[in-house]
Amino acid sequence: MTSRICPLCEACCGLDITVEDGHVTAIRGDADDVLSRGFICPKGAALGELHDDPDRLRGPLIKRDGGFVAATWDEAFAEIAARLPPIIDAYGPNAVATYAGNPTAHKAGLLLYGMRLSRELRTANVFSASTLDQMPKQLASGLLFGHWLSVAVPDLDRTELLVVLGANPVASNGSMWTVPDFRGKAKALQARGGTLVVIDPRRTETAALADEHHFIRPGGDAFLLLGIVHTLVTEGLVRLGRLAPHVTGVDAVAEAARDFAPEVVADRCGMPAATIRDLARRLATTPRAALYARIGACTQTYGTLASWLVDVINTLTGHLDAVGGVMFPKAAAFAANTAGASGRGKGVTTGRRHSRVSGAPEVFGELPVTCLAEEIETPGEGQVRALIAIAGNPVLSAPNGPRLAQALASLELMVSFDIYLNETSRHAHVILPGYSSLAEPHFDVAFPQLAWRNTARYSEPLVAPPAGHPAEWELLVRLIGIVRGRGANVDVAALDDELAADDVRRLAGPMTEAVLAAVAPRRGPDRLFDLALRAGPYRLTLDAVRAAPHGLDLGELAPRIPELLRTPSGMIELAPPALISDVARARADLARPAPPLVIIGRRQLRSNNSWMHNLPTLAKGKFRGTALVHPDDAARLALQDGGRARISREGRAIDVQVEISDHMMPGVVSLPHGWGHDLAGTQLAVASQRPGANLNALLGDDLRDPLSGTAVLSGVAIEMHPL
Ligand SMILES: Nc1nc2c(c(=O)[nH]1)N[C@H]1C(S)=C(S)[C@@H](COP(=O)(O)OP(=O)(O)OC[C@H]3O[C@@H](n4cnc5c(=O)[nH]c(N)nc54)[C@H](O)[C@@H]3O)O[C@H]1N2
Ligand SMILES: Nc1nc2c(c(=O)[nH]1)N[C@H]1C(S)=C(S)[C@@H](COP(=O)(O)OP(=O)(O)OC[C@H]3O[C@@H](n4cnc5c(=O)[nH]c(N)nc54)[C@H](O)[C@@H]3O)O[C@H]1N2
Ligand code: SF4
Ligand SMILES: [Mo]
Repeated sequence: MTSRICPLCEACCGLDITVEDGHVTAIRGDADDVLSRGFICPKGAALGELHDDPDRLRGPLIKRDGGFVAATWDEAFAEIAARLPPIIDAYGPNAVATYAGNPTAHKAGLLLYGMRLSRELRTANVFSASTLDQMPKQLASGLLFGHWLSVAVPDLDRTELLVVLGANPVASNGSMWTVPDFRGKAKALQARGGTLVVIDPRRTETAALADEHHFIRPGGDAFLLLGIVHTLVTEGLVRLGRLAPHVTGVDAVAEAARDFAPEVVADRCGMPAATIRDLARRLATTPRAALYARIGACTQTYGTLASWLVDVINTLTGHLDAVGGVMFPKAAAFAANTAGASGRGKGVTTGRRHSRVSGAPEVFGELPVTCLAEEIETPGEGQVRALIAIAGNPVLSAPNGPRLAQALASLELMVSFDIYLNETSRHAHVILPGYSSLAEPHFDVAFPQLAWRNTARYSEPLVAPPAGHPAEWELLVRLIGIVRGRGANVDVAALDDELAADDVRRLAGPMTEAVLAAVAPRRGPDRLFDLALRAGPYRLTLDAVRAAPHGLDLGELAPRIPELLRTPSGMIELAPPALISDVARARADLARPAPPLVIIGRRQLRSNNSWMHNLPTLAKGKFRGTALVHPDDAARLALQDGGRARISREGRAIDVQVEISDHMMPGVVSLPHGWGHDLAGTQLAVASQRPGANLNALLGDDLRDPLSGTAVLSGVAIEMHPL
C-alpha cells in the first residue's frame, strides 16, 4: 500500500493504493494525508480501471490513408520532424498553435514542459481550457493583487458564514479552491453554528446541504453583486479593517455601484431586493464570513466583472485576508507571489497582442480558445496550419465543437498528446500517449497555491513505466528539440540539462553552477520541483518532502497582505479602470428581459469533463447526461419525463433525454458538458455505448467575456421541442 496524490481533480486527494502484479487491487483515502485526511470520491476509486483500460493508448499512433497505425517512438518523431519545421519555415512561428487542456494543470510534466514548448515555438497562438473556465478569476485577481495566481480562497475551517455563488463543490470537489471533503468541512461549519448559503439556478447537491438556497437568473451575478456593493455603501456597512491602509479605489467602486440598488437589479438577477439586502447585511455583520464564486460566475458575459466583485465585497466587508474570511495560501514552490521583492511588483497587463481575426486581446499569454477555429479557417499571414494539443478535448469541451472539428481536419499537421483516441485526437496526424499516471512521480505545481491549508506533498511512482515508453516530459523535450532544429533524435537528457540551466541562469545569474550542483543528479520535473522548493518560502528540498510520505503540513492559512501584493502601487487596486468601465456595459444591460428559456451546464460526480466516460464503474447505472427541466417549463413545452427533445439555437440543434425536476429555476434548463461520444473514428468502447448529447455542439463560439476572452457557456437562450 502506497500513498499517492490523485491526479484527476483539484481536490488533489492523497490515496492509499495497493498494486499487485501491476494491477491496482485496492484504493482508499489516505487517512494520514495532511491535505485530504482520508477523503476519496468515485473517480479516485476508478484509477485502477483507468490504469487497465484497454482503450488507453499504449504507444504512438500515426495517421496513414485516413486511419491510424501503431508506430514506434522513432517513427512518430521522424514524422513530426519531417512535417513541423517546414511549416514554421514557410509560414512563420504563428502558424503553429498550442492548446493545453485541463489535465495539463494536474500533471507537472505536461504543465512545466508544455509551457516551455509554447515559449520555444514563439507563437502568438497559445490557447487553453482556461478561456473556457477560470480566466476571469485570474484576471480579476491579477488586477487587484498583482499576480494571476494570487487567488483568495475561503478559510472554511474558521468561517461562520460561507456564501457559494455558481459553484457546486459537493459534485466538483472544488475549483480554484483545493478543498478535499468540502461536504465534511461544510457540515463542521454547520455543527459549530455557522451557515452555508448557495446561490445557483439549480438546487444542486451543495444547495441540498446548505441552510439556504436562492435561485439566480443565469448571468445575473454581476447585478446581484453590484446590488450588494450598493447596499454596503448606502447602509454604511463598509469596514476595511486592518486592510484600510492597503486599499485604493474604494470611492471609485462605490461610485460605480451607485445605479445598482437592490430594487433596481432584482429583476435582472431574479432575486428579491430584500434577499440581496439581507445577504449584504449578513456578509457585513458576521465577524467571520466568506463569499466564494466559481464557474457559473465565470463562464458568462460578465465573468470578469462578477469575479472582481466577489473580491470587492470580501474586501469591503473586512473579510479579505482575514481569519475565517478569504485568505491567500502560501505554497512551498512555484508561487509567483512568494518570489521577488515582496509588497510591490509589475502587476498584470492584457492585450500585449491581439488575435488576428477577431482582434481579441491576449490575456495571461493566451488568446481565447473560441478564436481557434477562425484562426485555422481564415487564410492570410499568420494563419494557423499546425496544432499541438496537450491533454485537451476541445471538440467536446469548446463551444461550437463541430466547427472546430472541421477546422482541425483541415490542418497540415496536428500532434496530440493524449491517452485516448477520442473526439479531438482522431484529427491528429500523430498521437503521443503518456503512460499510466501511476508510473509517474506526482507533485502539484498549481493547486497548493489555491489550497485550504498549506502543505507540501510528493508521490513516488507506484509501478514501473512500460519498457521503452518515454515519460510525457521526455516526449515534450524531444519535440522542443525538433523546434530548435536539432532533428528527431535529440539527446533528451542533454537538452533537458540545457533547459534547466537556462531557467536557473535567469534567476540565479552567477550562482547558476552552484544551484544546479545542489540538485544534481536530478533531471526532468524532479529537478524543477527541487529547485522550486529550495527557492520557495519554506526553503524546503525535494528530499525533505519525499521523507514525509503523507505530506508535510505547513499550517493553516495566515494573513499575507501586504507581503503578497505585486501591484505597481503596492496596494490592493480595488478599482481597476478596465473593470470600472465594464460596469457601464452592465448598466446598459440592466433592463434586459429574461429570455423564456436558457441553458446552463452542470458537473457530475462520475464525470471528468469529457474523458472518464470510458470506465465501466463510472459509466454504469442510470444515464446521467439528461436535460433537467422545471415542471412548469415541461408542461408549457409538452415535454415528458424520460422523453426525447430537441434543443436548438441559431440553426444548431442537439437531441437530449428530458428529466423533469423541480430543482431547476423556472426558465432554465441544465445539461452537463463533455458528452457526445458518437463521433466517427474514436476508440472509446464503453463511452460510445451511451454517448449523450454534446452541449457544446449547441453553444456558439461568438460569445465571450470581452475582458478575459472566456467563452459564455451559461445562460444562453434556447428553444426546446419534444421529439
Ligand atoms: N458547455 C460547457 N463547456 C465546458 C465547461 C462547462 O462548464 N460547460 N467547462 C469547461 C472547463 S472548466 C474545462 S477545464 C474544459 C476542459 O476542456 P479540455 O481540457 O479540452 O477537456 P477534457 O475533457 O478535460 O479533456 C482532457 C483530455 O486529456 C486527456 N488526458 C487525460 N489524462 C491524460 C494524461 O495523463 N495525459 C495526456 N496526454 N492526456 C490525458 C483526455 O483523454 C482528454 O482528451 O471544458 C470546458 N467546457
Ligand atoms: N466530478 C467532476 N468534478 C469536476 C469536474 C467534472 O467534470 N466532474 N470538472 C472540474 C473542472 S475542469 C472544473 S473547472 C471544476 C468546476 O467546479 P464548479 O465551479 O464547482 O462547477 P459546477 O459543478 O459546474 O458548478 C457550477 C454551478 O454554477 C451554476 N450556474 C450555471 N450558470 C450560472 C450563473 O449564471 N450564475 C450562477 N450563480 N450559477 C450558475 C450551475 O448550476 C452549477 O451548479 O470542477 C472540476 N471538478
Ligand atoms: S475528489 Fe478529485 S482528487 Fe479526490 S479522489 Fe476524487 S477525483 Fe481524485
Ligand atoms: Mo475547468
